[in-house]
Amino acid sequence: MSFPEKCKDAILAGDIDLSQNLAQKAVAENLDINAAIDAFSLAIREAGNLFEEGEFFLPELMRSAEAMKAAMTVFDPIISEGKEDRSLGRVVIGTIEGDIHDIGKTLVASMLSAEGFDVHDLGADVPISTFIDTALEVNADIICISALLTTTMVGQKRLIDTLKEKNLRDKFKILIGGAPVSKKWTEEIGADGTAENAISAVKLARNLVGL
Ligand code: B12
Repeated sequence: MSFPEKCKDAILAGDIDLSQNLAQKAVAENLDINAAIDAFSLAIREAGNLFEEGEFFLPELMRSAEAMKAAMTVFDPIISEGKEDRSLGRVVIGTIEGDIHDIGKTLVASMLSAEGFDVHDLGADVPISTFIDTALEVNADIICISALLTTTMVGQKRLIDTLKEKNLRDKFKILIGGAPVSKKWTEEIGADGTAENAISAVKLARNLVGL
């Protein structure tokens, strides 16, 4: 069985130990970390598809997510290696209020941090005021807002609107992301960009700070 197939089996079975072992094996065998993360990401999306089709119920989806998070705990320290140079810019990142999905956001945060950004990760279910207060406090260059639900995406718009109301919009670059976010939505709400995955997010963030 190929590595992606094994990941898929482990994630769909919600097998925490097996997922973590697979991640450890990938590291021990020097597999490409990004490819390994992609394999796990595809697997968790498959769990989401099964949930949508009614094949999986919430407890199963939650077990799959726990298995995914267990694998990510193995990759996170490796992604974050070489953090010394933190001069690229300051980033405030979080998942918008009402939304507890944090796997993708954490991946983006880790990769930005590994690249050399000074990252302030606010976690998930973050109120708009916390995003803005922290961005002002740390004098952020970029605010990154993640949303995985069509119902919480509107929070990305609300955050931008609030910045406009406070005359703060031009103070920060704004990146938005998450599975339901499109280019069209990005333009519609006046964000500075979106990316489908963490690697593109890093490229975009570099562009935004003029690198
Ligand atoms: C795992 C998961 C969960 C886990 C979350 C665990 C956790 N701690 O994160 C649990 C089981 C808790 C969960 C709960 C729910 N979920 Co859920 N979940 C998922 C699932 C399967 C995978 C998400 C994920 O982790 N993907 C892997 C990561 C690596 O990818 P990613 O998140 O897309 O992130 C990448 C990019 O989007 C991008 N990115 C992400 N953020 C950002 C930010 C910026 C700035 C940038 C530039 C890029 C970027 O880079 C990331 C890395 O490559 C998705 C299915 C899907 N296709 O997304 C459903 C999904 C998002 N969930 C869904 C639903 C409905 C729910 C619930 C409402 C279910 C319920 N009935 O209670 C609750 C929501 C509770 C809440 N209030 O938030 C629906 C949403 C449907 C919709 N249209 O809104 C989906 C699409 C499943 C489905 N097909 O029905 N879920």
